[in-house]
Amino acid sequence: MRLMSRTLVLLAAITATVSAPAHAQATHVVRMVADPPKNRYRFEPAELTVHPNDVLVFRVASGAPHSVVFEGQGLSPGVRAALNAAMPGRSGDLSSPLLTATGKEYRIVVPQIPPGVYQFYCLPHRAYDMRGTLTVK
Ligand SMILES: [Cu+2]
Repeated sequence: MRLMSRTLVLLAAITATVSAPAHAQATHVVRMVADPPKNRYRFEPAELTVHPNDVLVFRVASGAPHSVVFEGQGLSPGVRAALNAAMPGRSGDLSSPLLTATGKEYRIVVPQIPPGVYQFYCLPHRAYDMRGTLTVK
């Protein structure tokens, strides 16, 4: 009897370990903001820490059009392909479509890519240094 209950406890522990996801899927909202008096454009927040399968929601708050483009330099072909596949309606390599109006959203489900820091920027405001970093854990 004692052996059986121990076995059951062990089985329960194994089941819990196997069925619990490593991380719950999180949603990260990134506002795309203009600050006209200062002629500044930015992602808010500009630094994100995420896990694969998390959802990124880029939302135009002001100053449209904006976009999201990942820096391609140094990416392996596999990572580049995974990022491209995760970006719906791309306008080019690693590039979102232009988000042309306040309230527009662009969603990316973080693909299974190696942990590291991935840089992105807004193409229309690249000269204004509108950029951010995605740290994948
Ligand atoms: Cu922008």
